[in-house]
Amino acid sequence: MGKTIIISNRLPLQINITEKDIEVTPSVGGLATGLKSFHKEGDSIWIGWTGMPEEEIPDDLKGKVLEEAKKQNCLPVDLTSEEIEGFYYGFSNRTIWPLFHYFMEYSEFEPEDWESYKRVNQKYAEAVLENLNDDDEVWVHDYQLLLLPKMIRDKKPNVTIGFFNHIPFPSSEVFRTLPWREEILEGMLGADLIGFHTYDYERHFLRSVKLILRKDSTFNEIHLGNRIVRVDSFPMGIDYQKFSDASLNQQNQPSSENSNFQKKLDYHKNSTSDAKLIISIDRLDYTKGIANRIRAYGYFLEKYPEYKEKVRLVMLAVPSRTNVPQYQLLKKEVDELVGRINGRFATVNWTPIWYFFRSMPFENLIDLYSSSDVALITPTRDGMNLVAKEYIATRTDQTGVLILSEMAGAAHELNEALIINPNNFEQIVDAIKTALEMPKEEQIRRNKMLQKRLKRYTVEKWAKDFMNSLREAKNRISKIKAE
Ligand code: ADQ
Repeated sequence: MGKTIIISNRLPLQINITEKDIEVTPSVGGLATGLKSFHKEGDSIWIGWTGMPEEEIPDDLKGKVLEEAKKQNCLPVDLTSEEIEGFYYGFSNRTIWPLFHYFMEYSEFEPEDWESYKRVNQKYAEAVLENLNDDDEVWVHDYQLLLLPKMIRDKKPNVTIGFFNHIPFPSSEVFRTLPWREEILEGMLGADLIGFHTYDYERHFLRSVKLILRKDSTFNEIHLGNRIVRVDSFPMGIDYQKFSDASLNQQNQPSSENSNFQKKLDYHKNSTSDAKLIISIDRLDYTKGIANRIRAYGYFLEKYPEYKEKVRLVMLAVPSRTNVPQYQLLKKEVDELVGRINGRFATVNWTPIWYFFRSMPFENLIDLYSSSDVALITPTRDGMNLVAKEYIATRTDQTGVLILSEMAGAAHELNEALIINPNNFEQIVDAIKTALEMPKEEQIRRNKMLQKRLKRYTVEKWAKDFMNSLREAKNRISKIKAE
């Protein structure tokens, strides 16, 4: 067997150009963090974009970028500003992302963006083909590269290709509104195995294939001439040990960070008041239900005024896709909502919401997870949601309450959390109260079960399961062909 080629829009590293040199840092985000351990362990190369427009990398540093990436077995695909606009901000994030998260009214169907999406998928395909041997395995990731499996298959009919979609696959009634629906499905069907986080997404996909391409499936297999495509669900886990170990280490060491964020958190931890901490952590994205979460918190303070000065919401929002108008509008809305609630309820000694619009170093994130009492995670749609899992993993004393939206893929596995409908304000408000008043024994009982499950199905296991299933699918096809 040859090597594995992983392909995702972004590499797991970020390149920044400093005065006359380059700086390489790990990139944050669910996919990168999740797959890194798989990549490190095996014989694999990772192909993707560095996150920087090609024009902004000075010519004399291009070789250095390549060299640094190669040290981590990564191969950069260069994207121009124009390609980033049409392929990434355009078709990926103004068409597919909103549509697949049921924000149909946000979806734009621009033929120019579609053309750019096709061209850039082709560019990734060429990068793969240049490095591909017949016995290699290819693992394509996510919604930016839906056309890639077919593009590779057309040139290398026998190669093993897996595809994993990290975001929801919508109901066929939503998906069919896409003008380029056939091409997208055919692109994905170039793979031997197509994976989703949940069984629901898998069903939606199979239904779309039937409705749009008129192809039936038997159990979870689609027969296409002399090929079989298997479709299955693989709920992505986290590096459980990394989070729980980091949390234990944190408790043994005073924080060395002196940021505004850490000062505030230390102030909270050292304060003699018995105020409880609710945390909210996500990329600033309209699918995460952040605005409604703040409104619900405001409504909670109104409905249960006895909680004034007794509770605090710490909100971390990582800047994301800041070029897309909807994200700019959301930023404005969140700023205003936070201002309104703080203005309305704050006292001399107390600010109801601490809001940070930035990415946080890992240690701060761990500190926040482990020093909070409640995690409030309310997306209106979310493929999986790793923050929910990370929160549980850091609760080494097994206290803490997770409030989780039923619209997150993670809700299927985390049933001991307080599961809410993110559009039901009353329910969120009641869940906040229940969480704040939940006896320790009950918190422990719930978290014990959650931890047991998350410890067993880690990200490593997820990647292995996917790859084993891919090999099995391929072997079955070879056997059928031989018969
Ligand atoms: P995301 O939408 O990015 O991922 P999520 O799964 O929650 O969402 O992952 C976010 C990651 O970013 C987590 O690992 C978290 O620790 C980190 N993070 C969040 N806020 C941070 C902050 N302020 N500073 C630093 N790090 C921060 C997409 C899909 C999800 C799916 C994943 C993986 O949208 O549904 O779970 O891919 O498949």
